[in-house]
Amino acid sequence: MNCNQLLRYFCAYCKNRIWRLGRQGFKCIQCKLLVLVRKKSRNTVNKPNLTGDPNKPLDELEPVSQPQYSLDDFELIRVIGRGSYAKVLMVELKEVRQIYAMKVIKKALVKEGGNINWIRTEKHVFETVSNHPFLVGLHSCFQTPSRLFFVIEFVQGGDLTSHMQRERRLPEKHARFYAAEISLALNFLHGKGIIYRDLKLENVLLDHEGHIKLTDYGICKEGIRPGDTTSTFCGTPNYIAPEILCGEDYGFSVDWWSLGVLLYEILAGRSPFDIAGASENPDQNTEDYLFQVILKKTIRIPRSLSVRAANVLKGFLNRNPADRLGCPNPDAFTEITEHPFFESIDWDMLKQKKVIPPYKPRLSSDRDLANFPPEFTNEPVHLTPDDRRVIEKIDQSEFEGFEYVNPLLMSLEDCV
Ligand code: ISQ
Repeated sequence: MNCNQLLRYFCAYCKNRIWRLGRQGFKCIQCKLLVLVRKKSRNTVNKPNLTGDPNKPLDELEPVSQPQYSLDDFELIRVIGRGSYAKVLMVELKEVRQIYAMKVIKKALVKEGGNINWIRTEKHVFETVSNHPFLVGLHSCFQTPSRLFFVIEFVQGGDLTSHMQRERRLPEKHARFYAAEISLALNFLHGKGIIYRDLKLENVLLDHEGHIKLTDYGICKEGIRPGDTTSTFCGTPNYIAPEILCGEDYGFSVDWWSLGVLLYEILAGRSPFDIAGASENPDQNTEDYLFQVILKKTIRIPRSLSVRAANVLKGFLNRNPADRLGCPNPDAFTEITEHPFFESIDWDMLKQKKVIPPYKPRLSSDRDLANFPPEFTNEPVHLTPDDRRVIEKIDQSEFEGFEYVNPLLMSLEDCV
């Protein structure tokens, strides 16, 4: 690459000129984004078009022609997670030997559910949020006749469920750090008109340094302006806000309720809606019973917690969304940042990932899977061969345009 070529590149995010050539790509020295330039290969195009007008908005910067990825570009290494519709693998992008998470979804299963909008939502939210430090970013999307693939930034420290299984409950200082980083992620989503709707321990990942990243955007609601509401009944039972259970219209408030549930869980080591002995009593072991508890039962805050922690929990777990912490407009978020529980948080430093996390996952290499449950990592990693009879029933036009390559790839480490 000669200097003339180099001079034509600008960081599409912060608009500064990119001058340093590395092993795999160009890296902006201002905002530290990595712009990956792929080596020429059989099915790839050379580079994203980040030339031209550096003042062009980010959304308008399209690659000259779309590079495409396919399953052949990846080595499937291990299973790291599984949900009702998707399996998540750890994979290596062979060309650059970089590790990614790959979410694999069977098209037939998506169709069985009858509604493929969540796939569109997940992809669109990924595209909207991919540069945020506390939200998992998307590398690319592609498909085969039977499956959809999301190639996602690999977040190596496992999720907060696994972390809580080891620790039972966390000191307030640790809980404050996680709650504050999650609050920044939620506030960012809300600023983009997105209600997350699926905050739970399982969806909070820890990166190699111990910072949080939210994942799973399938049930997000997009296009919400301040004051707007929606009404779909969804979420994970234990985290669903009372206004959703009552069938009322709701807005961003439901995410702050879920943060209250999550913060309670990490501080107390149990859910605010656990009923002693409920698992032995069939009447109390139902979703309906849980919903009654969420709607009516007095929430008891453990006496061992500080007054500030108790107050922040009461604030988030206020059943009236209009009075809930973080909800009254305008300037709802300031209510959170100025809450005494968060007094020691330097929000500007936190936003820049400059606050040292309270816990650093122990990792021996970039492929260490110690933080993922063995029930997944011991599973065979292969994908079953496509079945012609299943594929014939799939309307492929539903998945047209799914392919995507993110022209801005975040560098997790200073590796160029
Ligand atoms: C990224 N890294 C690790 C695990 C993941 C699970 C789901 C989505 C993305 C992930």
